[in-house]
Parts: sequence; C-alpha cells; structure tokens
Amino acid sequence: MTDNSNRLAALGWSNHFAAQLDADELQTHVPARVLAVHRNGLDVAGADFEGRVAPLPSDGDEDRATVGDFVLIEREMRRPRRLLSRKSLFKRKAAGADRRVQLIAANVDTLLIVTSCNRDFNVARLERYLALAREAEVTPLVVLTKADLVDDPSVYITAAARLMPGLFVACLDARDPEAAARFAPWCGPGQTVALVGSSGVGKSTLVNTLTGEGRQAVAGIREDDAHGRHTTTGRSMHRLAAGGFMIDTPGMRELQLADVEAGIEDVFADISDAAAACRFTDCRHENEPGCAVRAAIEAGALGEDRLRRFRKLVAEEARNSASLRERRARERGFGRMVKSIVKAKDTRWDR
Ligand SMILES: Nc1nc2c(ncn2[C@@H]2O[C@H](COP(=O)(O)OP(=O)(O)OP(=O)(O)O)[C@@H](O)[C@H]2O)c(=O)[nH]1
Ligand SMILES: [Mg+2]
Ligand SMILES: [Zn+2]
Repeated sequence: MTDNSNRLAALGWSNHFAAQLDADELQTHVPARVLAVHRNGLDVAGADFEGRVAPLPSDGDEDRATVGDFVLIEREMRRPRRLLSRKSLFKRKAAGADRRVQLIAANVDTLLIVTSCNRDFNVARLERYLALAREAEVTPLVVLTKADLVDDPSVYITAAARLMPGLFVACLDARDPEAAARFAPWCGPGQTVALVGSSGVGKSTLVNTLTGEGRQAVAGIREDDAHGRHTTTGRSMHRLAAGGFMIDTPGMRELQLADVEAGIEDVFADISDAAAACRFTDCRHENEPGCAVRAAIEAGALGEDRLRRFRKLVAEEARNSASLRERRARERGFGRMVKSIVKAKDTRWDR
C-alpha cells in the first residue's frame, strides 16, 4: 500500500467507501473525513491535507454531512462535492415537538455509552442507547465512570451487564490513563468510537485521557453533583493515541428514539424469546391463559419493570417514527407540487 492509502485506511476508509467512486472521480476528487461541522464549513481530514472546506449542499434530513462522514472533495478547488453512503448512522428525533431527525454521528464502529456511578445511572436510559447501537449494527460498550467516588461500584456493573447478553461493561476513573488500556481493542487505526451519555458523566474527560491531550474542555473539578453543566456544545472527532478516532458529543437531556424498531427488538430479545412460547400469537401478556411471559415473570426470570420499559419504548418509537414519516411524506408531496408548477410553467414557455 502507498503512504496515501495507509493514511486513508487509518482515517477509517475502506472498500465500502472506495466502491462508491467512479473512475472519473478518482482522477479529480479526494476523500476526506468530517471531523466537525460548523455553520460556515466542515473541518475535514484527508490523506494529505486537513482543514476547513465549504459546507456541503443538501436538502434532506439525513443527507446533511455529520461528524464521521466521508465526503468527496474536488482536488483543485477543495470544495466538497458529495457525501458517501454511510456504514452506520446514529440519529434521534429532535427534542420537543420538532419533527426532525438530528444526526449524532456516522461511520462509527463502537458506541461507548457513558454513565457514572451515581444518580445518573438509569437502566431505562441505557436500554435506549443500546437500541440505538443495535439498530445501527454497531458494538455497544457501557462505561461506568466515577468509580473512584463510590465504595462499591459492583451494583452498577451487575445492573448494566444484565441488560444484554455479552455486554462489555467497564468501570473506571475516566481521568486515569491506565483505564485507557481497556479500550485498546476498539481504538486502533481505522476504528471509530463515539461517546454518548448525559452531561457531566465524563465523556470529554475520556477523550482527553485517550488522546493524551487536553483539547476538550471539561467541567470544573469542583462540580460534584450528578448533573452536568453541558460543557461540550458541539460534536467533534479526535485522533486517539492508539491510532483510531473518538467522537465526543454534547450531553443529551433526552433520547427520543425513531426508526429503531429492530434495535429495540434486539435489546429486548429475552422478552420476544419468552413470548414465542405464549399460547396465543397475539398474546398481550396481561392475563391470557398460557402466557409464557407472565410465567417468566412469576419464575423470576424476567422483571416486571423490564417488560414495562419495553412497552413504553415500543410505543414511543412507533409514535416518533409515525410523526417523522408523516413529515417526510408531506415534504415529498410539496416537492412534487413545486415540480409540477415548474413543469407547467416550462410548458407555457414552450408555446
Ligand atoms: N472523580 C472523577 N471525576 C470525573 C470522572 N470522570 C469525569 N469526572 C469529572 O466530572 C466532570 C465532568 O466531566 P466532563 O468530561 O466535562 O463531562 P461530559 O460528559 O463531557 O459533560 P458534557 O460535556 O456536559 O456533556 C469533570 O470535572 C471531570 O473531571 C471520574 O471517573 N472520576
Ligand atoms: Mg463534554
Ligand atoms: Zn403472553
């Protein structure tokens, strides 16, 4: 391999992206990874350059460039031409009544779900993040920070590990460089890790520890409660000492899920596995005879609270997805109307 292709591979470039370029583009364009998105441009890194380029024109919700994306840049003009199709994408429904999708990060290999050993810890929230990861087919890890502030973090570890078979749970002091070694398998050249979690849990602290640089601002050391101050305000990608990349994100107040039906099914596979043995295929697991889910709850194999969280998430996901679908359909309808008006005008001009 040439130096250039080595450097591209280290940025996360792979055949998935290379296959999207045609022969002409290979002559005139170069790929670059988006490190940060600003109103007036994109910070990108390519094989032999790094810097700010103009924003990428886009019209849909999801074809906007986000952190972690690969874009094609015109070699001469250094202008971004198009977005390459993603390997993975994290998104959520924008907060509140806004019927929009907010992109979190693209082309991520591993999702580090960060929470701390204190009041921030919440299994319902962890299940949401896990569903997000499973939908995107990205490996999730749970990171429990502030282990140094509690006598016995084992209750947190046990509660997190129970949420999915084989889930890797790391419990640590995010400021401790020794801790970084545990993430080595996910942080090598070409790999991309994204951090998500509430404000104040130590996401940027982890970035600083794993990059070995103090570039990301972290909340003041005197802050001692479980609620953060929203210190990080934008998403950005950072080169790790181990060669990979880490995406830091602002703390999320809420994570409204949409378009993640399969992800939820996956995280709650214990419930659908049990339900497969219910006598009635449309069993609602309330008081139907022969309900295997109720039987599992009575036997202590399944928590009533987990079933409740599952139902709540399924209902919310369905509501959010329907509302996004409705908006997209309306916008498509509007697009068609505009096109037909333009066409009608063209016809008139023809005469
Ligand atoms: N004792 C201890 N303090 C920690 C640990 N991790 C983070 N902190 C402290 O917690 C505070 C918040 O950390 P940040 O890294 O800014 O948190 P964040 O998740 O990036 O927060 P936002 O940017 O607001 O989303 C800082 O004062 C950190 O030094 C830890 O494991 N142990
Ligand atoms: Mg931060
Ligand atoms: Zn049932």
